[in-house]
Amino acid sequence: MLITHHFRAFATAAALLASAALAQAQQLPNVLILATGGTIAGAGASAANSATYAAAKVPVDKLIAGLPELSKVANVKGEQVFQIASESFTNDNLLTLGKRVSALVKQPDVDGIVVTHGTDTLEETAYFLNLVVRTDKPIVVVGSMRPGTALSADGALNLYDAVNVAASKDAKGKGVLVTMNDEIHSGRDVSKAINIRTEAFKSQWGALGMVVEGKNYWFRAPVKRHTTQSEFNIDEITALPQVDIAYGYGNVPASSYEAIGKGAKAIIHAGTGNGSVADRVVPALQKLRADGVQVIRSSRVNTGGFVLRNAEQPDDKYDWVVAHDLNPQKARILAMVALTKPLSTADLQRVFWEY
Ligand code: DAS
Repeated sequence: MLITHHFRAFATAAALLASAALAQAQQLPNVLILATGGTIAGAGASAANSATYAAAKVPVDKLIAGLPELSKVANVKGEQVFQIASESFTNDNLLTLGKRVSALVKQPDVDGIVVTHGTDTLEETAYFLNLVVRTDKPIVVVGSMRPGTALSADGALNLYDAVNVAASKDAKGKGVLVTMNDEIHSGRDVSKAINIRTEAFKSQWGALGMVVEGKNYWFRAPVKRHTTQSEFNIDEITALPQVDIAYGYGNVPASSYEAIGKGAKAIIHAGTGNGSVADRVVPALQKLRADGVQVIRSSRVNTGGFVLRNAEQPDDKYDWVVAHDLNPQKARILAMVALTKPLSTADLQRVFWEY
């Protein structure tokens, strides 16, 4: 009799706990983590290895299992889209990831997306998604500068922050975001400015906010077109055109531009200073333009360019485009997306002013 009584009490308690857990789960947002590799999935031989390690080793389910705190933030599921170091990303990787994100955000049971990613080209993927995924749901791209095996690894807190932001209603409609080192950046503005410190990611116009202990503190919001305001849609893009970057420097030969521009739809000139073009290079760029290649002047300066039309180069006369504040790698992403449409030079320049 006594055993039955205890058993009934135990069963009742278990049922109450289960229903409480279910009720909590039903209240929590649903966040999907799409894993692509990088240092955040890296592993080193010892805890002292903060810079010597192999990227893209730890599967997404292990990343999630290592963060039980996530269960209080959101109902989290993981999907291993790729397992690569991001310096090896290709246009096909961008398209595959973009289409997967676009399909998932259409699902009513998905409230937010986190993309774990290598830091080397994280800024390119974040900007790409910002341009082509038509959703106001939070999409947060996150990486780490140290592998999870290292002392003071940054990946766990970066991922915790990313899930918190992706689960937040106040992160909706802000375009694709990047959480690194407690900061929330716009996917458009942020770039990797330092290659070995945890404070590696900077935005020329500043972070949008901070996330501290799971709470977002916003100070700015994006004004450039993105996601739902974009004229571009990943669902309508089947291929990305060839757009490559030629780096300007003292003594640069015109032949490097001729080679880079061969077969391209556009060439990004990573110019010195104000996107300046060496006089010996101008004829090569004019020839490329005459052959139908769009010429886009960006700046190689590392803390933020601001290239204007007809400042030191007669862009109107040469029918060239300026990348304004976009660094060369961001300018390449925008040019590729824009040139999936048959845009005139004037239209292409409009796109560079607006996105
Ligand atoms: N190789 C780098 C990458 O995958 C490692 C990293 O920083 O994530 O981008």
